[in-house]
Amino acid sequence: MNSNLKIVKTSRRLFIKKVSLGIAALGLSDLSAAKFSRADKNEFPVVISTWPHGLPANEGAWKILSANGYALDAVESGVRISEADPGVNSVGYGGFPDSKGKVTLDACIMDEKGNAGSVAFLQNIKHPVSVARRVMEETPHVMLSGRGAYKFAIENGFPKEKLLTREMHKNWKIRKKEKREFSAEINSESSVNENHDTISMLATDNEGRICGACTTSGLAYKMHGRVGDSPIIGAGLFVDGEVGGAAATGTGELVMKTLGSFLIVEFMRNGMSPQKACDMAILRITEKIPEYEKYQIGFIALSKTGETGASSIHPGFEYAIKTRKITKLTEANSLLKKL
Ligand code: SD4
Repeated sequence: MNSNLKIVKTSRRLFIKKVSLGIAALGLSDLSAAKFSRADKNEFPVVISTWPHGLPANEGAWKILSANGYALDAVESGVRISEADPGVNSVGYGGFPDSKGKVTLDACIMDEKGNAGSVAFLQNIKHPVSVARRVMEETPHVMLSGRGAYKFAIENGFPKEKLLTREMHKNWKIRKKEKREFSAEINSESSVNENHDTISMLATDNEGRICGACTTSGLAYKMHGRVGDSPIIGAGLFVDGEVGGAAATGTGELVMKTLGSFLIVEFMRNGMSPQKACDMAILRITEKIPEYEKYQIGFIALSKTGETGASSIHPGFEYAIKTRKITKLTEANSLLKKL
Protein backbone atom coordinates (compact mmCIF):
# COMPACT_ATOMS: atom_id res chain seq x y z
CA MET A 1 0.00 0.00 0.00
CA ASN A 2 1.27 3.46 -0.84
CA SER A 3 2.31 5.29 2.33
CA ASN A 4 0.07 8.34 1.71
CA LEU A 5 -2.92 6.04 1.37
CA LYS A 6 -1.98 4.32 4.60
CA ILE A 7 -1.97 7.71 6.42
CA VAL A 8 -5.34 8.55 4.84
CA LYS A 9 -6.84 5.23 6.03
CA THR A 10 -5.45 5.65 9.56
CA SER A 11 -6.73 9.20 9.95
CA ARG A 12 -10.17 8.13 8.63
CA ARG A 13 -10.26 5.39 11.30
CA LEU A 14 -9.32 7.89 14.03
CA PHE A 15 -11.96 10.35 12.82
CA ILE A 16 -14.65 7.62 12.85
CA LYS A 17 -13.58 6.60 16.35
CA LYS A 18 -13.75 10.20 17.56
CA VAL A 19 -17.16 10.75 16.01
CA SER A 20 -18.59 7.48 17.40
CA LEU A 21 -17.26 8.26 20.87
CA GLY A 22 -18.93 11.65 20.67
CA ILE A 23 -22.25 10.13 19.63
CA ALA A 24 -22.07 7.56 22.42
CA ALA A 25 -21.21 10.30 24.91
CA LEU A 26 -24.31 12.25 23.84
CA GLY A 27 -26.55 9.53 25.32
CA LEU A 28 -30.25 9.04 24.85
CA SER A 29 -31.44 11.58 27.41
CA ASP A 30 -29.36 14.26 25.71
CA LEU A 31 -31.00 13.38 22.42
CA SER A 32 -34.44 14.45 23.56
CA ALA A 33 -33.17 17.45 25.51
CA ALA A 34 -31.09 18.70 22.59
CA LYS A 35 -34.02 18.43 20.22
CA PHE A 36 -36.01 21.61 20.54
CA SER A 37 -34.67 23.21 23.70
CA ARG A 38 -35.01 26.98 23.78
CA ALA A 39 -31.80 28.83 23.31
CA ASP A 40 -29.94 30.70 25.97
CA LYS A 41 -30.88 34.30 25.09
CA ASN A 42 -27.41 35.54 25.98
CA GLU A 43 -25.91 33.48 23.22
CA PHE A 44 -27.88 35.31 20.57
CA PRO A 45 -27.16 36.60 18.04
CA VAL A 46 -24.69 34.21 16.38
CA VAL A 47 -23.29 34.30 12.86
CA ILE A 48 -21.06 31.68 11.25
CA SER A 49 -19.67 31.63 7.75
CA THR A 50 -17.13 29.88 5.55
CA TRP A 51 -13.51 30.89 4.89
CA PRO A 52 -11.47 33.93 6.01
CA HIS A 53 -13.61 36.29 3.93
CA GLY A 54 -16.37 35.18 6.30
CA LEU A 55 -14.82 37.59 8.83
CA PRO A 56 -15.73 40.83 6.99
CA ALA A 57 -18.99 39.22 5.85
CA ASN A 58 -19.86 38.43 9.49
CA GLU A 59 -19.15 42.07 10.40
CA GLY A 60 -21.71 43.12 7.79
CA ALA A 61 -24.26 40.69 9.21
CA TRP A 62 -23.44 41.80 12.74
CA LYS A 63 -24.47 45.41 12.03
CA ILE A 64 -27.99 44.11 11.53
CA LEU A 65 -27.99 41.41 14.21
CA SER A 66 -26.61 43.70 16.91
CA ALA A 67 -29.31 46.27 16.16
CA ASN A 68 -32.01 43.65 16.83
CA GLY A 69 -32.46 43.07 13.11
CA TYR A 70 -33.78 40.07 11.24
CA ALA A 71 -31.39 37.16 10.52
CA LEU A 72 -32.54 37.08 6.89
CA ASP A 73 -31.44 40.70 6.35
CA ALA A 74 -28.21 39.88 8.17
CA VAL A 75 -27.20 36.91 6.01
CA GLU A 76 -28.16 38.71 2.82
CA SER A 77 -26.17 41.82 3.61
CA GLY A 78 -23.27 39.76 5.04
CA VAL A 79 -22.67 37.68 1.92
CA ARG A 80 -23.15 40.71 -0.34
CA ILE A 81 -19.81 41.92 1.04
CA SER A 82 -18.03 38.90 -0.50
CA GLU A 83 -20.08 39.20 -3.69
CA ALA A 84 -18.89 42.78 -4.18
CA ASP A 85 -15.24 42.13 -3.28
CA PRO A 86 -13.05 41.54 -6.38
CA GLY A 87 -10.41 40.03 -4.08
CA VAL A 88 -12.72 37.09 -3.29
CA ASN A 89 -12.24 34.97 -6.40
CA SER A 90 -14.97 32.38 -5.91
CA VAL A 91 -17.91 34.70 -5.33
CA GLY A 92 -19.69 37.36 -7.40
CA TYR A 93 -17.65 40.21 -8.91
CA GLY A 94 -14.06 39.06 -9.52
CA GLY A 95 -15.07 35.38 -9.42
CA PHE A 96 -13.37 32.75 -11.56
CA PRO A 97 -14.88 32.40 -15.02
CA ASP A 98 -16.00 29.11 -16.55
CA SER A 99 -14.34 27.34 -19.50
CA LYS A 100 -15.76 29.94 -21.90
CA GLY A 101 -14.50 32.87 -19.87
CA LYS A 102 -17.96 33.73 -18.46
CA VAL A 103 -18.61 34.40 -14.78
CA THR A 104 -21.76 32.40 -13.94
CA LEU A 105 -23.21 32.66 -10.46
CA ASP A 106 -25.24 30.39 -8.17
CA ALA A 107 -26.88 31.50 -4.90
CA CYS A 108 -29.69 30.74 -2.51
CA ILE A 109 -31.29 31.98 0.67
CA MET A 110 -33.60 30.40 3.24
CA ASP A 111 -35.58 31.74 6.18
CA GLU A 112 -36.69 30.29 9.50
CA LYS A 113 -40.09 29.34 8.11
CA GLY A 114 -38.60 27.15 5.40
CA ASN A 115 -39.14 29.66 2.60
CA ALA A 116 -36.42 29.43 -0.01
CA GLY A 117 -35.22 31.28 -3.09
CA SER A 118 -32.46 30.41 -5.49
CA VAL A 119 -30.77 31.41 -8.74
CA ALA A 120 -28.46 29.34 -10.90
CA PHE A 121 -26.24 30.07 -13.89
CA LEU A 122 -26.89 33.79 -13.53
CA GLN A 123 -24.62 36.18 -15.44
CA ASN A 124 -23.87 39.91 -15.24
CA ILE A 125 -25.63 40.49 -11.91
CA LYS A 126 -23.35 41.32 -8.99
CA HIS A 127 -25.66 40.27 -6.17
CA PRO A 128 -27.26 36.90 -6.94
CA VAL A 129 -28.20 36.41 -3.28
CA SER A 130 -30.52 39.42 -3.46
CA VAL A 131 -32.07 38.09 -6.68
CA ALA A 132 -32.59 34.76 -4.86
CA ARG A 133 -34.35 36.62 -2.07
CA ARG A 134 -36.59 38.34 -4.63
CA VAL A 135 -37.43 34.93 -6.14
CA MET A 136 -38.38 33.74 -2.66
CA GLU A 137 -40.48 36.77 -1.80
CA GLU A 138 -41.97 37.84 -5.12
CA THR A 139 -42.59 34.67 -7.11
CA PRO A 140 -44.48 31.41 -6.58
CA HIS A 141 -41.22 29.55 -7.37
CA VAL A 142 -38.05 28.55 -5.55
CA MET A 143 -35.47 28.60 -8.33
CA LEU A 144 -34.80 30.56 -11.51
CA SER A 145 -31.89 29.89 -13.81
CA GLY A 146 -29.92 31.33 -16.72
CA ARG A 147 -31.63 33.83 -19.04
CA GLY A 148 -34.86 33.65 -17.06
CA ALA A 149 -33.10 34.53 -13.82
CA TYR A 150 -31.23 37.36 -15.56
CA LYS A 151 -34.43 38.76 -17.07
CA PHE A 152 -36.15 38.58 -13.69
CA ALA A 153 -33.21 40.43 -12.10
CA ILE A 154 -33.25 43.21 -14.70
CA GLU A 155 -37.03 43.60 -14.39
CA ASN A 156 -36.56 43.95 -10.65
CA GLY A 157 -34.08 46.78 -10.98
CA PHE A 158 -30.76 44.96 -10.63
CA PRO A 159 -28.16 46.61 -12.89
CA LYS A 160 -26.32 44.71 -15.62
CA GLU A 161 -22.66 44.61 -14.64
CA LYS A 162 -19.41 43.19 -15.96
CA LEU A 163 -18.17 40.66 -13.42
CA LEU A 164 -15.00 39.41 -15.09
CA THR A 165 -12.07 41.41 -13.75
CA ARG A 166 -8.91 42.07 -15.75
CA GLU A 167 -6.93 39.71 -13.51
CA MET A 168 -9.39 36.84 -13.88
CA HIS A 169 -9.53 37.39 -17.64
CA LYS A 170 -5.74 37.27 -17.81
CA ASN A 171 -5.65 34.00 -15.82
CA TRP A 172 -8.30 32.50 -18.06
CA LYS A 173 -6.34 33.43 -21.19
CA ILE A 174 -3.10 31.92 -19.83
CA ARG A 175 -4.92 28.73 -18.96
CA LYS A 176 -6.54 28.52 -22.36
CA LYS A 177 -3.20 29.04 -24.08
CA GLU A 178 -1.64 26.29 -21.99
CA LYS A 179 -4.63 24.04 -22.84
CA ARG A 180 -5.05 23.07 -19.21
CA GLU A 181 -7.71 20.49 -18.38
CA PHE A 182 -10.48 21.27 -15.88
CA SER A 183 -10.14 19.60 -12.51
CA ALA A 184 -12.32 19.86 -9.41
CA GLU A 185 -9.62 18.28 -7.28
CA ILE A 186 -8.39 20.10 -4.21
CA ASN A 187 -6.10 23.04 -5.01
CA SER A 188 -5.75 21.90 -8.59
CA GLU A 189 -5.59 25.52 -9.73
CA SER A 190 -3.12 26.49 -7.03
CA SER A 191 -0.71 28.04 -9.52
CA VAL A 192 -3.43 30.55 -10.33
CA ASN A 193 -5.40 30.42 -7.12
CA GLU A 194 -7.44 28.03 -4.99
CA ASN A 195 -10.92 27.21 -6.15
CA HIS A 196 -12.92 26.58 -2.98
CA ASP A 197 -14.11 29.84 -1.53
CA THR A 198 -17.90 29.84 -1.66
CA ILE A 199 -19.41 31.95 1.07
CA SER A 200 -22.10 30.20 3.09
CA MET A 201 -23.52 31.96 6.12
CA LEU A 202 -25.93 30.99 8.90
CA ALA A 203 -27.26 33.35 11.57
CA THR A 204 -29.67 33.42 14.49
CA ASP A 205 -31.02 36.78 15.57
CA ASN A 206 -32.16 38.06 18.95
CA GLU A 207 -35.57 36.47 18.46
CA GLY A 208 -34.03 33.06 17.77
CA ARG A 209 -34.90 33.14 14.08
CA ILE A 210 -32.35 31.22 12.03
CA CYS A 211 -31.67 31.97 8.37
CA GLY A 212 -28.96 31.14 5.83
CA ALA A 213 -27.46 32.21 2.52
CA CYS A 214 -24.94 30.76 0.10
CA THR A 215 -23.38 32.41 -2.96
CA THR A 216 -20.63 31.46 -5.39
CA SER A 217 -19.15 31.71 -8.86
CA GLY A 218 -18.70 27.94 -8.57
CA LEU A 219 -15.73 25.84 -9.52
CA ALA A 220 -13.08 27.68 -11.49
CA TYR A 221 -13.15 26.90 -15.23
CA LYS A 222 -16.13 24.56 -14.92
CA MET A 223 -18.04 23.53 -18.06
CA HIS A 224 -20.24 26.29 -19.43
CA GLY A 225 -23.72 25.63 -18.04
CA ARG A 226 -22.54 23.66 -15.01
CA VAL A 227 -24.46 24.35 -11.80
CA GLY A 228 -23.07 23.28 -8.43
CA ASP A 229 -24.52 22.57 -5.01
CA SER A 230 -24.71 26.18 -3.83
CA PRO A 231 -28.15 27.06 -5.25
CA ILE A 232 -29.62 23.61 -4.51
CA ILE A 233 -31.78 23.69 -1.41
CA GLY A 234 -30.69 20.81 0.83
CA ALA A 235 -27.25 20.54 -0.81
CA GLY A 236 -25.43 23.90 -0.51
CA LEU A 237 -27.77 25.17 2.21
CA PHE A 238 -30.63 24.00 4.38
CA VAL A 239 -32.44 25.68 7.25
CA ASP A 240 -35.20 24.34 9.46
CA GLY A 241 -36.32 27.00 11.92
CA GLU A 242 -37.21 24.34 14.51
CA VAL A 243 -33.78 22.72 14.45
CA GLY A 244 -30.99 24.74 12.83
CA GLY A 245 -29.13 25.21 9.59
CA ALA A 246 -26.19 23.86 7.64
CA ALA A 247 -24.24 24.94 4.59
CA ALA A 248 -21.44 23.73 2.38
CA THR A 249 -18.37 24.74 0.41
CA GLY A 250 -16.12 22.67 -1.84
CA THR A 251 -16.66 20.39 -4.83
CA GLY A 252 -20.41 20.65 -5.24
CA GLU A 253 -20.86 17.37 -7.07
CA LEU A 254 -20.08 15.43 -3.87
CA VAL A 255 -22.44 17.57 -1.82
CA MET A 256 -25.25 17.22 -4.36
CA LYS A 257 -24.92 13.43 -4.41
CA THR A 258 -25.28 13.24 -0.63
CA LEU A 259 -27.54 16.26 0.09
CA GLY A 260 -25.08 17.26 2.80
CA SER A 261 -26.81 20.28 4.32
CA PHE A 262 -30.19 18.58 4.58
CA LEU A 263 -28.49 15.53 6.07
CA ILE A 264 -26.78 17.64 8.76
CA VAL A 265 -30.04 19.32 9.75
CA GLU A 266 -31.75 15.90 9.94
CA PHE A 267 -28.92 14.59 12.13
CA MET A 268 -29.41 17.61 14.40
CA ARG A 269 -33.17 17.03 14.46
CA ASN A 270 -32.39 13.58 15.81
CA GLY A 271 -30.31 15.02 18.60
CA MET A 272 -26.76 15.31 17.31
CA SER A 273 -24.76 18.42 18.05
CA PRO A 274 -23.90 20.56 15.01
CA GLN A 275 -20.29 19.34 15.28
CA LYS A 276 -21.21 15.65 15.27
CA ALA A 277 -23.71 16.22 12.50
CA CYS A 278 -21.06 17.86 10.29
CA ASP A 279 -18.57 15.05 11.03
CA MET A 280 -21.20 12.46 10.13
CA ALA A 281 -22.01 14.18 6.84
CA ILE A 282 -18.30 14.10 5.93
CA LEU A 283 -18.22 10.40 6.82
CA ARG A 284 -21.26 9.81 4.62
CA ILE A 285 -19.36 11.29 1.67
CA THR A 286 -16.43 8.96 2.34
CA GLU A 287 -18.80 5.98 2.41
CA LYS A 288 -20.59 6.88 -0.81
CA ILE A 289 -17.84 8.41 -2.93
CA PRO A 290 -14.75 6.20 -3.20
CA GLU A 291 -12.49 8.93 -4.63
CA TYR A 292 -13.34 11.42 -1.88
CA GLU A 293 -9.67 12.04 -0.94
CA LYS A 294 -9.13 14.02 -4.12
CA TYR A 295 -11.68 16.63 -3.11
CA GLN A 296 -12.29 19.17 -0.43
CA ILE A 297 -15.70 19.65 1.21
CA GLY A 298 -16.37 21.87 4.20
CA PHE A 299 -19.61 22.07 6.17
CA ILE A 300 -20.73 24.58 8.78
CA ALA A 301 -23.76 24.17 11.03
CA LEU A 302 -25.64 26.25 13.58
CA SER A 303 -28.34 24.92 15.87
CA LYS A 304 -31.41 26.90 16.81
CA THR A 305 -29.87 27.09 20.28
CA GLY A 306 -26.79 28.89 18.98
CA GLU A 307 -24.33 25.97 18.99
CA THR A 308 -21.92 25.77 16.05
CA GLY A 309 -19.95 23.05 14.28
CA ALA A 310 -17.79 22.56 11.19
CA SER A 311 -16.01 19.71 9.49
CA SER A 312 -14.08 19.04 6.30
CA ILE A 313 -12.39 16.25 4.36
CA HIS A 314 -8.95 17.88 4.18
CA PRO A 315 -7.26 20.21 6.67
CA GLY A 316 -7.28 23.91 5.88
CA PHE A 317 -11.00 24.67 5.94
CA GLU A 318 -11.42 27.78 8.05
CA TYR A 319 -14.69 29.29 9.20
CA ALA A 320 -15.57 32.54 10.93
CA ILE A 321 -17.81 33.00 13.97
CA LYS A 322 -19.12 36.14 15.61
CA THR A 323 -21.16 36.48 18.80
CA ARG A 324 -21.26 39.21 21.45
CA LYS A 325 -18.22 37.62 23.09
CA ILE A 326 -16.18 36.24 20.22
CA THR A 327 -14.93 37.17 16.78
CA LYS A 328 -12.75 34.42 15.42
CA LEU A 329 -11.51 32.38 12.52
CA THR A 330 -11.09 28.68 13.31
CA GLU A 331 -9.89 25.66 11.38
CA ALA A 332 -12.53 22.95 11.16
CA ASN A 333 -12.20 19.33 12.24
CA SER A 334 -10.84 17.43 9.29
CA LEU A 335 -11.15 13.81 8.37
CA LEU A 336 -7.69 13.60 6.80
CA LYS A 337 -4.54 14.95 8.33
CA LYS A 338 -1.83 16.92 6.54
CA LEU A 339 0.18 14.56 4.34
C1 SD4 B 1 -19.57 24.59 -6.36
N1 SD4 B 1 -19.54 24.50 -3.96
O1 SD4 B 1 -19.97 25.28 -7.29
C2 SD4 B 1 -19.18 25.30 -5.08
C3 SD4 B 1 -17.73 25.56 -5.19
C4 SD4 B 1 -17.08 26.19 -4.05
O2 SD4 B 1 -15.67 27.83 -3.65
O3 SD4 B 1 -17.29 25.92 -2.91
N2 SD4 B 1 -16.26 27.10 -4.46
O4 SD4 B 1 -19.41 23.39 -6.43
